[in-house]
Amino acid sequence: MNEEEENFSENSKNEQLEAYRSYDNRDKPLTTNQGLKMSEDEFSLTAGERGPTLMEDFHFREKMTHFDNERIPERVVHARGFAAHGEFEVYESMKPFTKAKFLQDPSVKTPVFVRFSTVVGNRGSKDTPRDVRGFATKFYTEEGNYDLVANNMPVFFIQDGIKFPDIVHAIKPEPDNEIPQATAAHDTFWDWVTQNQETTHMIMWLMSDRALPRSFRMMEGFGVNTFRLINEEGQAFFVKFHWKPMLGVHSLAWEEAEIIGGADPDFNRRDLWDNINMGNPAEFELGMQIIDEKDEFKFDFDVLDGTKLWPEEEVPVQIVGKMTLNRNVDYFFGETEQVAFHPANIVPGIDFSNDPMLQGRLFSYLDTQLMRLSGPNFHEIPINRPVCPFFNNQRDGFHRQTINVGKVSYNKNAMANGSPSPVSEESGGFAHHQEKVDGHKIRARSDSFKDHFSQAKMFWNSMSEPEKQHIIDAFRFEIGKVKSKELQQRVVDMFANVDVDMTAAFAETIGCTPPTSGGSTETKQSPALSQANTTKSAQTRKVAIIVAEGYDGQKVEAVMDGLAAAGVDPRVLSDKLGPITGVNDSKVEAKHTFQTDASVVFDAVYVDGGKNADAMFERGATKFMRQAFEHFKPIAASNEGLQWLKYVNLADGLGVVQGDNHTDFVQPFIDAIAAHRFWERKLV
Ligand code: HDD
Repeated sequence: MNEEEENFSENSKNEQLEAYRSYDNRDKPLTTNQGLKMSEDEFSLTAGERGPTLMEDFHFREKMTHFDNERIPERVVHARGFAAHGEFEVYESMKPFTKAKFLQDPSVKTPVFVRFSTVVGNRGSKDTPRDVRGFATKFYTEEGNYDLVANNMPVFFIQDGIKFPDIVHAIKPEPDNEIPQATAAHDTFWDWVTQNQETTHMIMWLMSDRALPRSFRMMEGFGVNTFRLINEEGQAFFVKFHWKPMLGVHSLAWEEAEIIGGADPDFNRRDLWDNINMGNPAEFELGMQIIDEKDEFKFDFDVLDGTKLWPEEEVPVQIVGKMTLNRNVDYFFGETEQVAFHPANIVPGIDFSNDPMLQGRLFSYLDTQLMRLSGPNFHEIPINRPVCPFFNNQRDGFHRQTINVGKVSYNKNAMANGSPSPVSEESGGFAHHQEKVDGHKIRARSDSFKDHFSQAKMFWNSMSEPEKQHIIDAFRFEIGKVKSKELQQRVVDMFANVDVDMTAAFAETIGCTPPTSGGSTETKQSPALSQANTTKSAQTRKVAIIVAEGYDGQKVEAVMDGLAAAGVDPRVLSDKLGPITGVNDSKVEAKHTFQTDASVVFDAVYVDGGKNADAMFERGATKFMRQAFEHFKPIAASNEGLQWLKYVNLADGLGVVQGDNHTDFVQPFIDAIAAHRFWERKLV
């Protein structure tokens, strides 16, 4: 047993799930769900060989009824998702801030299950639309399940949960014709945005590269809402939760994302699945921004406003632990589809704030599961069960699994010695933080929530030049798709409040009147918001190695070895699958061809070519290089590849690595792969 397997056998959630697993039907007799062995499964029971089917064919009816009822409603948002198992470890005790047990002891590994998702598209849509990504984590702690239901953007569209049905109706496909799928580029969404200007900051994020993650393994997670940490002494702190990916935050180019939507709609889920199977766990550090309650009013944002972030330069992110996702699910429906998250699933040491959006969420998630998972017993579904025991007097309901023995199903009772009975806080009983609240019942919002533009401008100020250009291009696409001229102008007028130059740049291309004055006067920048400042790593990047018969065996082998040693994932691609023979009888196995895989599904391309490459091969290879170039990816070439680079006029581009001496050439290529994309590259 290797170390990883050992850790798994200690994973209490994995052990618990084992009891529910059913392995292999192979060599087993076919039975009905009643256990009756069947002698025939291809012919219905009929009256005579050509006669009508008989009602008494219970086997047909059972099989068909089960099939007919296989679907459950998809999630009303975040319908398309993908999940993995793993573990979380805290680096050092967080005792000064929280009594949550899973945040005390660095030797404790807490099992986790994480579901990543898009928001707008349905279950069968694609992985790469411009959209927010969900990042929901269930920690199976010894004190019960704790759910951190996060997104990959730190702010949200709305300040109050009561508006959630409206924003979702507006962003989903329009109700008359269900067009468009999985995208925000349509009139109802932008109509809603302009009528609800609290969306401004979130829209800046949605128009940015954050909405096009290269991988679930390469995006940040943010709890968005402000929560509380509570320590043993009952002292409370405001907290925002962060996940920081160890591989840095990286995005796709817009056109690349669109093409991938067709070439491989499962691009992000495949990436996670394949990497976990290859032994490359997805790793994230847990961060916390903590504000002492006495400092609640010290900032120029309201700590309860979910459309505001806390700049990391003002409130540093303390890195407190690490999560490793290292095991794929066994059964997508049983685990990924049936998992139910809820921000109200907390443990002692964590509590809520009065953020009105969070308060709305605290109702919605339980409510939505009742419909989606058909009733109140979804906590009994294996993936949702806590790993600690649970006892109460709740009974009955659809799909009840537990046989509760005994007569007593009520509190307070004497017949069962008053049990199960509440326990004191000292014994681990949850008690809500005793915040003093005093106010009139009103429907209104504090003035401190009303500045919708300063942080949107801070976000803009913090972007690198290429990131700014991508935001402008995103507006050009999104608002360009809006049919109403009047609405397009409203969007222009709204975003003029953020930055006049940015807005003028897209207004002109969509035939609107550009703004000439206005714009927020905010000058603050937060360098942490720019992906230009993120971790750079070549690890796990997928690189196409393009070779034809007669390739330069020695060189290609050296490049592949060098890449593999740096943790890169080199994939041989040719015009046919199977072994390709190089000079000196070297051989590589091509697992991809120009027909099976497009350039867009790789992070970089290395073309050696081959002495026997024909014109068709050259066409395929140059098309690959051109597309990689258009999407700002590193390109490397040797031998015939060098000549082809020149023919297509790409040889002088930024991020194009060439050379004959492979020792000089491999490291620059690895560095170029680590740089991810050469956004400053001039397209030719
Ligand atoms: Fe939500 C699902 C994240 C605001 C109501 N939400 C859902 C999921 C994630 C988030 C990651 C998918 C969970 C999964 O994989 O099963 N939601 C967020 C974040 C928000 C947010 C980070 C802003 C802070 N959500 C939000 C509001 C409401 C909801 C304001 C309603 C008042 N969200 C839901 C829901 C969903 C959901 C309708 C649909 C499916 C589900 O809960 O289980 O209850």
